[in-house]
Amino acid sequence: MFCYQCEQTAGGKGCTKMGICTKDPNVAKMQDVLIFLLKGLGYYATKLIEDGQVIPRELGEFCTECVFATLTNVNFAPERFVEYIKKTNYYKKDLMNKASTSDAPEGADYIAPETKEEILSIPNMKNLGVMDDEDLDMDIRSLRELLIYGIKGMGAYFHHAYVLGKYDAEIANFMFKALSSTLDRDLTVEDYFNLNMELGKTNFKCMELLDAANTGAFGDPEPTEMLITKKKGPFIVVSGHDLNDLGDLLEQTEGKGINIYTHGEMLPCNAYPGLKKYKHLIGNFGGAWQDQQKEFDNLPGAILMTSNCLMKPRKSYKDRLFTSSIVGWPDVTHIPTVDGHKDFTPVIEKALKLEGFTADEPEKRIPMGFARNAVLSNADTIVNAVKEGKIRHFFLIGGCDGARPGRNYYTEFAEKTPKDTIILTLACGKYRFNKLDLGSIGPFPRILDVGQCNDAYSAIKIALALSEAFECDVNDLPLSYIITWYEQKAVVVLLTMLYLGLKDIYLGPTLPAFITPNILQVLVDKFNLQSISTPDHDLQTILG
Ligand code: FS2
Ligand code: SF4
Repeated sequence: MFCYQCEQTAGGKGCTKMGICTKDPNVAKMQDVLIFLLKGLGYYATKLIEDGQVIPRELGEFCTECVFATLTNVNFAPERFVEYIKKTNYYKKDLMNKASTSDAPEGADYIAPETKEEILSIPNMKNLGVMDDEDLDMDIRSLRELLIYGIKGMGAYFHHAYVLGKYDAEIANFMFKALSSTLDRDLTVEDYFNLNMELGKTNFKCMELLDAANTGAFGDPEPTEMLITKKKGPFIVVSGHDLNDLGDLLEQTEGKGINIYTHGEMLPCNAYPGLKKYKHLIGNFGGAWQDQQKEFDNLPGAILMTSNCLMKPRKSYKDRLFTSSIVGWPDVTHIPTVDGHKDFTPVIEKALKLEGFTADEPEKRIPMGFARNAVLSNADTIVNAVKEGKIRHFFLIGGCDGARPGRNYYTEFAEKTPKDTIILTLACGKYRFNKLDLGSIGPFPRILDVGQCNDAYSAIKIALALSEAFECDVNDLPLSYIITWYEQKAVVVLLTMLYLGLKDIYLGPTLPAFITPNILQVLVDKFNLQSISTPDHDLQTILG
């Protein structure tokens, strides 16, 4: 196996024997086969689109589900990948019959065997694994993988949007085109660079679509004092990013005496009126994803994982862990989607059988729920506070959390920000500092939690609105981006930021292994993308 798609890749180079995330070589092989098949599927779909045909939504959704399933910490169940591979073969054969083409690139027409054993014995071939075509220029490979990882990230956002009823064929069509392009051996560095920028643009549209899906279904997040301590009673902890699943679970648990806690990236759900109207959505449990094994150990409640980041479950809680949607782990009960509906009865029954928390903890709450609507409805107050010198600078400190020790940078950075500055935060990286009491400026807490990683859209809207209010370019605002990455959603959000021309982004804790020195130099020259150093040094550089 070879995989270097995430930040914790072995030795900062690539996982070759076993994923640090515990993805084993068999699952890695199946994911490679699936992506390889999808590249050809993308080729035939693109041919048909060029001929004026419409690719059915069902296929756009299926392709999205497949790329999302290969994202870090999502699906570790080999059987699920066998099913994806079989279904991809089926769709691909259909497209091949319909598309009239005689110049398909090598590998486009590949059809995989359909049993686990046969799939695992497929020999290496060009374009199958990341490193299989040894003669490929390393800079081309770097940009090709950047494109594929970005597609995986956008696939996650697109999936969350369409399960809430929002679909856009242009996003699916770009996904087909991008997958297809990776089979084209004539593409240059410039071609790939442009495709990555087009991905950034398409992802902006996708995040906008997801924002519309979330706010359309559950209203605009509103500032909320969210409980972060435990309450007595049976409970279910809901992790991942899927608002649709949480909404369904809240409906199915109403009046059953079960408390629902969000976990990880579900935290921002506590601010949506359409979700917080359920009084048993009680607050948030625990910290970021990498703490789950410790926090779930012997947990006396049920756990539902609706998307990434899933870690190898310990025996002490495997029997009370459930997966839904895209997520999978061998021998962990999966709640299937049947005719667009999920029946969470097994999760509910498990929660009722377990003891639950036996006592109330002393209550603690933190402020959250500062998405674009909440912040921009106070735009005048913010603009005046800047003009009066009460707010000197904004920092967007956001992105993924992870296990590496270097991530303390983000805690220290937040602690050291001067008192006349505001921190906007989003995604699970916020857990590094979201419980710190950094005080407030006027009506605003100094830490404004904008939401999940996809709410980077919300943060960008805030930045664009401020630039309008100050009548200046967005890069001339007193705003700096301190970004922390781990998986492929952060990759695509970064591409969107670069596409929008945002400059002076500080990226950490380490730079992606798949970015070669030459490509990094292009990003530095074009966008002034910088690697984090120390909080003191970076703060000094930013604030002068
Ligand atoms: Fe955090 Fe994991 Fe949100 Fe990432 S819960 S690192 O996949 O998407 O952010
Ligand atoms: Fe390694 Fe990350 Fe790939 Fe897992 S997803 S195998 S940790 S690079």
